[in-house]
Amino acid sequence: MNASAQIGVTGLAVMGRNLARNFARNGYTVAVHNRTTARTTEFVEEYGSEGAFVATKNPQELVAALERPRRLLVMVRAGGPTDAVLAEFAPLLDEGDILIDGGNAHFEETRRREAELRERGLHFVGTGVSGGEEGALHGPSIMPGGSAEAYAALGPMLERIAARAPDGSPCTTHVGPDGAGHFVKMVHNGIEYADMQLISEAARLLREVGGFAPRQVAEVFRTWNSGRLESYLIEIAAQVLAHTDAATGRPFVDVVADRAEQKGTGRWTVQTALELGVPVPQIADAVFARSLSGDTPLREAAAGLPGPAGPELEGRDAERFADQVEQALYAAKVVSYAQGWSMIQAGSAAYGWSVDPGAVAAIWRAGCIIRARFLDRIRAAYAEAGPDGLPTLLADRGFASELGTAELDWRAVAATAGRRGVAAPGLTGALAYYDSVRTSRLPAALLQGLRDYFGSHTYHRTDRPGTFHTLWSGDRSEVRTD
Ligand code: NBP
Repeated sequence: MNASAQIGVTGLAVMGRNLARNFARNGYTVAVHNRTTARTTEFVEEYGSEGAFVATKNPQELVAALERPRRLLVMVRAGGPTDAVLAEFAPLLDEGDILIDGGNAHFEETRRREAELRERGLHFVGTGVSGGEEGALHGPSIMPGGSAEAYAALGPMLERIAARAPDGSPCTTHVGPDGAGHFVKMVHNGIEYADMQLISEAARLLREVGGFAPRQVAEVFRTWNSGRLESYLIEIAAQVLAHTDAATGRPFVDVVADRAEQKGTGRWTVQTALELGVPVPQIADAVFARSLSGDTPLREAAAGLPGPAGPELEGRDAERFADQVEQALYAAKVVSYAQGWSMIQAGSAAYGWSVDPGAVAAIWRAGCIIRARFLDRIRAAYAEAGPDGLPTLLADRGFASELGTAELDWRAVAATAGRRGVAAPGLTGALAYYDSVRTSRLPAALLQGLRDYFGSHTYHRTDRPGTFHTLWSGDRSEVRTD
């Protein structure tokens, strides 16, 4: 076999197939392979005329078809299948070759695989890919980790197939070493969870309190999508809300069971945040809200509990409320994204990755699920402040000023949700985070007192350095313990 292909793809299910077609459309010769050869045959029959593909029947043929250093993209089911495929291919490769895992791997797995393959002289690039099936074909957001050397050989190709931001730059960059790419992809998905929760709560409030029918909520969302909330998720929320179920003629959102499912990347984000000690309550609330929605026995058992039911708003009051919800949604979105970026910065510091937070915002401006106009603002905020200059996005002058403007409406929406008994953990919880981080005194002082009382856990004072303990069961005098 002629070693003529610039890249190989193994795993031709929906993602691998579309990425292979994307590489070919951009002028690359692509060697393709799948464990079940029938899938390779079907692929070539269906798409063979689109570009230069080399169909291969086994790993040896695939490896022989690749130019050196070999670049081999693995797009198989995450977990055991990825390890099986790596174990199969690694012995066939030579020093300096590059294995790329574009699946949804946990970043710790990526770190393990990268270390193992590095020992064998191979590069391993764990790569986040976002944008689903369409993105893979027409331009995803790509988040590669691995060594700088591997990026030098692979990056230009990824830059060709990636989505383009409105300013024309490709939505990919070398995120950082080993698991950095899969880490930021995980956080992307966590932010996506929080964003979807907020959008769903906003729609619920417009309906329950504002009295808007689903198609009217869709209309409100369309208006929002021409402003600062412009994003893929708001755009498709309007489409889903406007959709009518063909079988019943009812709004689609009224015939779908209200039990949200999850594949696990939101849970990974929260688990990792707990390990790192970085608060991401909006992401956690979004994961828990999905779990709660799916807990039918819990919901049935609690269904009769009392709660208010007030009249819906009308006319101008409803319109005013919609404007307030826009302010609340925007403010809560800023807070959720701030938490996501704090997590990226904490992960980068903990693992020594030197991730550029502004560059992450830049590569999420197009191609991925959370793509939004607003991401360019985040990019600019970090570009202006430098990588360590902004401990929280909320400290950026522009965002701080917008939160100040939104604050009163945000509080009004939170109060209305509480008064009217409409659960909005994302919108109200984000307000609690905002108030927690901005306040000069938190209730944690009493908490420290309690810990010292029952467990002699000690505390620090505001007026002088040192570690102290009060003799609670004695004369309550204070001793210095350090
Ligand atoms: P799937 O996750 O459904 O995986 C199917 C592919 O894995 C097939 O090619 C299958 O080969 C192969 N495979 C399996 Br399963 N076990 C194997 C093994 N032991 N050895 C070799 N090959 C094996 O495909 P997908 O939906 O295209 O997703 C691929 C990856 O991309 C996943 O990690 C996914 O999480 C990630 N991802 C998906 C999306 C999305 O929107 N779907 C987005 C971003 C990332 P076979 O044909 O022989 O069974």
